[in-house]
Amino acid sequence: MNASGTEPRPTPAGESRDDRPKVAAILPAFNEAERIGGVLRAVVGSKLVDEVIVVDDCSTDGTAEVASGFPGVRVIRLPKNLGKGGAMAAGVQSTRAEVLAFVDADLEGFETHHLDAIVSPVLSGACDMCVGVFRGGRFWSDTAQWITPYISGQRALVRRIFEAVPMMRELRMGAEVALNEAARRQRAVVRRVVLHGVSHAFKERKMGLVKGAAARAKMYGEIGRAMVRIRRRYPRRVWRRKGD
Ligand SMILES: Nc1nc2c(ncn2[C@@H]2O[C@H](COP(=O)(O)OP(=O)(O)OP(=O)(O)O)[C@@H](O)[C@H]2O)c(=O)[nH]1
Ligand SMILES: [Mg+2]
Repeated sequence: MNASGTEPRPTPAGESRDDRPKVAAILPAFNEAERIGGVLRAVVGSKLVDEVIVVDDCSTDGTAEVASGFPGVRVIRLPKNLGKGGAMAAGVQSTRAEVLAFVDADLEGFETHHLDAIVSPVLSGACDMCVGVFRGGRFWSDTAQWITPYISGQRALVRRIFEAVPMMRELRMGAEVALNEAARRQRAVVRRVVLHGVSHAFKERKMGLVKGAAARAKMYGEIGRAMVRIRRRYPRRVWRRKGD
């Protein structure tokens, strides 16, 4: 039996790609043209990943064009900005992969082995969700993840957890806290792995101090609202949909 209490999934090591569950890497990206290339180079290098999907909803800096330049990367362009949760949901809807690996498009120092470290434990059945936390990158991104490790955007999970979230499209930056709650309610096995040397570009650096600080305040508001909504509004049975 594996972490889900179901039949064991095959381990990735030494097996042909057809024998194991399919893995989709999904990158929600909004105005990340300067940064997404480095992340995609790492992601397309992974032998564990079968499909790479970038979801761009109305970037104005050529993010989609940069992503389209990578062979094998599928770019979804949404006509309207739906926020991070909406972009993640659109990516998931476009694939049938059973294992979903989410990766932010603004990472620095992210390499293929970091992605594999997140995906492998889920693929082997050792856990249902694996969250990657930064260490040894930049002081502030380490500190932020030390305080709130479970808000990390770097994570692999079985599809069932994602599909149990009742209103992912409305949650914007609250997507990760909703996934945590879905995992908790499903009694899923969750692991953390350390991503040594990885950090990310803060909003203040991407957008400038004033706009960045405003976007940060908005993000914390969205996270707070998501926490309140998902905990209050939905009874236990809602979170136990697929395969439970
Ligand atoms: N498609 C899409 N992606 C988004 C949206 N908002 C954020 N993202 C992406 O989600 C990832 C994380 O977003 P950030 O704004 O960097 O959030 P964060 O890393 O949690 O916050 P910081 O502490 O500011 O770095 C990045 O790849 C963003 O481009 C959005 O509205 N649409
Ligand atoms: Mg970031």
